[in-house]
Amino acid sequence: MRNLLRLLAATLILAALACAETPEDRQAVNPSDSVVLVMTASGNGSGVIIDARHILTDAHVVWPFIEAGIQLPDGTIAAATVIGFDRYVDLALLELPESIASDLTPVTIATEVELGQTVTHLGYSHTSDGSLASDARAGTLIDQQSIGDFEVTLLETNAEVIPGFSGGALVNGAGELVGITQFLLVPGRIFALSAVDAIERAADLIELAETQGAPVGHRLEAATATTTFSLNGPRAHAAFLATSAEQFDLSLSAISGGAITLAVLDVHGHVVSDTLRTGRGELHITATIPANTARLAVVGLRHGDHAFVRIESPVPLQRLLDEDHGQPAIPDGLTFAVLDYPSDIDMFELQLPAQGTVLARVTSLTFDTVLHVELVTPEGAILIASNDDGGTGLFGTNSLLQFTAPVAGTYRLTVSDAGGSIGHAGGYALLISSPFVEPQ
Ligand SMILES: [Ca+2]
Ligand SMILES: [Ca+2]
Repeated sequence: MRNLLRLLAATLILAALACAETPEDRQAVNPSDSVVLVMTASGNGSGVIIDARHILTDAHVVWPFIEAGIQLPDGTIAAATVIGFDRYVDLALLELPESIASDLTPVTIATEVELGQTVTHLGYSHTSDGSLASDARAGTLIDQQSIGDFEVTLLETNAEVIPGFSGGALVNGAGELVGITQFLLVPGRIFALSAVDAIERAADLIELAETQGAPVGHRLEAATATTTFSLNGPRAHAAFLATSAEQFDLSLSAISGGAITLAVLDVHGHVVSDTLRTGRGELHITATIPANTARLAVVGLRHGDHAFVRIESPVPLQRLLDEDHGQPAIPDGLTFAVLDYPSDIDMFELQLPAQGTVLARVTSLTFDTVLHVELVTPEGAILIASNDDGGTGLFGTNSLLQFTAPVAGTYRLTVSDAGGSIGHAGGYALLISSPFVEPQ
């Protein structure tokens, strides 16, 4: 059946390409020559060659790695460096060695898109014999939406997307790139980031890498095989990456006064340890990590204020940094931040006068936002307000709340994923209105 579908899809794309009769529709290059296979220790996806050195893919395809294997359409294998992530729009930019630049066929960018036009997703997926091969799925462009806080356009199609297509190309009948294929929040709806926006973001990432260096490499702290650390404060958490060419056993132990969660996840947030253990006192879990498969050891302190944790691993552990931890919220504007890994929880502090009223909104394309507001007191935090989906948005999952400070003081805004202690990662925007005091 799959072969039949593939044949049908291939026929459709050929038919679509054959229909390109007007001069402006005539294709200059075969778009398949510009779509590559992207491989990391956590799986595979697709990518699009945009110029002589660079490939665009989705951030979730390569995160949290600084290097990815690329298979070019002619079968050449090359190592690419991840030179930037844009987690807000789930985009990553990869750079190939100069030595193979002449072998690359950059894609042609479409300058216009039209609702109702025929479009085709191109990418790499597993065939029935388990190998990876290029594939295509044709359909129609059914909607395009501009996402305000992100200043990007998402294209929605009814063309099927199969595992491995993430980061691949959405092309029009002329073979020009109209979008980068994405899996976003809601299953069953297929989106692509508009190619014009993706190219613009890529230019920003190239500039950022040139001026500040690749941000990705700095996200992983020096590796050690065994680590002991303490967690302080409610919701404190830590995540470590471990990967090896050989299978190995990972062990996590904790002594905690408050409830603590220990888990081993795959990099997308699915629990892979025998158990996800939450409790207090002494806790212990183990997990067997398959060869060549990246796993995250995640620890989160839910309640109480102190825990000691020990992770033992025969292979190096790299701690994933929470890049925006402790970043102050912008009181009258937009803060862009990231749930850096599954289970990450971000906190922002605001100083407010008594009766100060604040409107706060969190929007994300990649996770189901939850927003909590607490008053910080010496005795602990007091919950003032919380919201899950009041901000609606494209997927109905954004958070929105308004609250009035009962007393002058420090207020903590907490952003997390609705998945709880485990959950998805990704970028988001936090909008906070100017605090104002209601007239008495
Ligand atoms: Ca974070
Ligand atoms: Ca939500």
